[in-house]
Amino acid sequence: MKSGIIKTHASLLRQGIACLALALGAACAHADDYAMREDVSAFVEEIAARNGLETAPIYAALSRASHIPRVIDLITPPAKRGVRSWQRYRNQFLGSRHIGDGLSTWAQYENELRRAEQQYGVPPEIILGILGVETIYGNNKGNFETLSALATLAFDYPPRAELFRGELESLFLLAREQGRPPSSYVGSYAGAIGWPQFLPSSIRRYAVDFSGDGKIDFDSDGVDAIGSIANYLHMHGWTAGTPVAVRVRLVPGANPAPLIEAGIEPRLSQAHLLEAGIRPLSGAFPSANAATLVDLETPGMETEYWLGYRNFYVITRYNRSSFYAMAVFQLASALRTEKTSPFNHDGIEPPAPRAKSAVTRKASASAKTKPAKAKKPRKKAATRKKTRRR
Ligand SMILES: [Ca+2]
Repeated sequence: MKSGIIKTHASLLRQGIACLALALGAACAHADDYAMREDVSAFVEEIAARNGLETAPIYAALSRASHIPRVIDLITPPAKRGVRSWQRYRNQFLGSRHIGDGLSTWAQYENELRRAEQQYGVPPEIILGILGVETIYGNNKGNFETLSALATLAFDYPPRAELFRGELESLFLLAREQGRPPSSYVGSYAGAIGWPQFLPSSIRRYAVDFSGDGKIDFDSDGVDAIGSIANYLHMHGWTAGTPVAVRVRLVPGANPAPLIEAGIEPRLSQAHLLEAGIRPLSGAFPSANAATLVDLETPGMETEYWLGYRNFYVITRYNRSSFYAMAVFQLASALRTEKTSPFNHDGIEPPAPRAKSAVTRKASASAKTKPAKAKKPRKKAATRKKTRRR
């Protein structure tokens, strides 16, 4: 058919462009590669026109990108929704490795963390909490080639195609800005890059060169990650000196469902919460500001209820999950406690391996340069996370 012939010619032309753009002598694109597809072609022409990019290098890059079936497996929600378990989730991030490595990372970057707090108002432990949950402080950044992961999601995963086409476009722009090949980025299956796991659009919008060497490096520069996380939270409304979250209790007969359904934005006034039967565990609420009610469910256990204030909401802008934000907050709180007064856990359960005896705890807390080794095998944090929309 006529349109088919036209398409074939267009494809051949693009393949020629892709082959020309590759170094001479390099293998030409395989016929079923991304650069040969009509939908991909439309994407390339569109982003090139919008951003003043040359098409040939984009076709060349995409002809080298691979479809990664594992990326589709990881992003696809399970057919049967699993049971939510707060305890199972938090245990991934509040073990001895996250605490011990967090303390040594704090010691290593003490000055930069302080500088980030002065500049952006975000305390060191919150920055570390995010770094810990995201990549165990840069140790678990993921090893998917970002270009291939994003191409797979942009072109072969229709439910999130719009988001990931935007991120793929951002990757090409980022590569141009940073003078790097688009294929040189590595990270999670969902396209999040480096120590802080920023998507390409977030790097372009929020990353800062905090080490001052003239480039943003999320592969190996923890200082850039520290400044960028602080800037990200600052730009999303972090307010210094105000609380993140506090655990609460319900008076008998209280019905929390409508409060929880009000959503993650902090809209509930203190008066409303009191009227609905929400009480501080002791004393008064730490703030009169509006809050959200968060329920942390674990099968077979009593549900925990917490109030999340504005700063809690800001953490959910990093990853839109109340479990995520609470894990960051509790890891941050545990790090702050261990750093300043290792014997006071302030209502948050201490991590199991370190709580066995005061003697072991004292020994490991004093040996900050050599954190206790994790006894349990390391979990793959990055691969379990929900994909964030930023
Ligand atoms: Ca830098």
